[in-house]
Amino acid sequence: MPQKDFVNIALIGAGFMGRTHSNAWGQVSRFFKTPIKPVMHTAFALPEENPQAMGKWGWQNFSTDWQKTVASPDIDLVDIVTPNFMHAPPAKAAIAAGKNVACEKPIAGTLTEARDMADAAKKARVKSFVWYNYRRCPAVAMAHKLVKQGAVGDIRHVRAFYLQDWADDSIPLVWRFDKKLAGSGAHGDLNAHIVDMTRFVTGQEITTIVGAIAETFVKERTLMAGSAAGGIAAGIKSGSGKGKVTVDDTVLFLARFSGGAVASFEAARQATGNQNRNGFEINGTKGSLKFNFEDMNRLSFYDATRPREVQGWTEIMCTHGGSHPYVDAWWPDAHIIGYEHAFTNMAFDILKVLAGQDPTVPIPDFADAYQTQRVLEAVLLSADKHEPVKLADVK
Ligand code: NAI
Ligand code: SOE
Repeated sequence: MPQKDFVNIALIGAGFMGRTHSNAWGQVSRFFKTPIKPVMHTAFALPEENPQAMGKWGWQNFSTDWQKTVASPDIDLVDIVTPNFMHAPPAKAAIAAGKNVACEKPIAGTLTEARDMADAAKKARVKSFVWYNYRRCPAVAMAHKLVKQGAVGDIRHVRAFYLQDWADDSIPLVWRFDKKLAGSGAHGDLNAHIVDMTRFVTGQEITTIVGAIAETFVKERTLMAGSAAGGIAAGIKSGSGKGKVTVDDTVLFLARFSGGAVASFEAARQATGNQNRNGFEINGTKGSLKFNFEDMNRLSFYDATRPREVQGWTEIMCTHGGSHPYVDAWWPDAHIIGYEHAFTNMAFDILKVLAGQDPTVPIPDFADAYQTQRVLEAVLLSADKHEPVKLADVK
């Protein structure tokens, strides 16, 4: 059968990520030479969100019934942007209907769901993708390329952090604070990104969690009132008074990578003054790299192979079209890009993979995101038991 030159997409969810993905699907063919055309076919939203409101992004049809939408023969790719507990049900339904699936991170709320999703996608031979979008910041993709070229030598030390400060005690009990809905707190939300990002940049797997600590500082939060508990917080307990927080606010851990490097990871939602400080430092025998998303176009590189008297940090603006990944599609040098561009870059790579081409840099599928989920699980086990956990023991 000849390959279609378009892909009909169904978006499942209409919150924050509903907007970023809609923007990405809408923009991608304007900026990139896409091998197939993304058609924004149907957007699902909860009834109280007014699905038609998604029309402003370019969606052509609207649904309040995700089961019907993912099963529709019109749809080729199901893109899932719901809270974590609602990743596996639409993903598995879509795979059962033979659709390709893209899903937000973490791949699932639990390791079992993540494994089921990866197994189902493999068995059905559908294409799957997980939106670990920070891989597709040009500076992070460049770090991956530099490590692959040997520019930092043997990696000895990885330091990764994802610090936010939005979760003070004025924030009500939204789904992100409920273990049944989110799986975990800052851990699955933020450590998930830096585990993925460091696996991607180093090209290595985490083999051991040496130790971990998890803490919940705000133990109760105000319940969402009445129907306000619908919409973005569907599934959460509502009412008056307070409800129990069942996830962490902060998780720190130490780990070992397969190439021998030692590593530290930090995720916190109450790191006052840090709004989205998501980054890494990678120190190798020949050089080092530093990235911080709050200055996302910049990659710091220290080349220790240069004569000692001229060694120093090089601040690379990753905005040069001829040299830096994805930038050809965007603006001239130092006409910088922002948060949403990494999602559009990802949409481009999804379309390339669907068309049988290689992505610009490796893209995580369900099997790959399952490896990140194993690390997340091992960390929680380590924090719980106060002992090291080998990844080989977490399946
Ligand atoms: P959100 O709360 O803003 O929106 C979630 C949407 O899911 C709602 O608007 C609704 O349309 C839908 N929904 C909620 N409950 C539902 C239910 N019971 N059944 C069906 N649909 C339901 O959440 P947000 O921030 O968009 O997060 C969604 C996912 O995206 C999460 O998995 C989160 O971890 C991930 N995320 C990823 C980011 C990234 O950087 N890649 C950034 C923010 C979120
Ligand atoms: C909230 O902490 C959040 O939106 C996360 O869910 C994302 O994954 C992160 O990239 C930005 O912050």
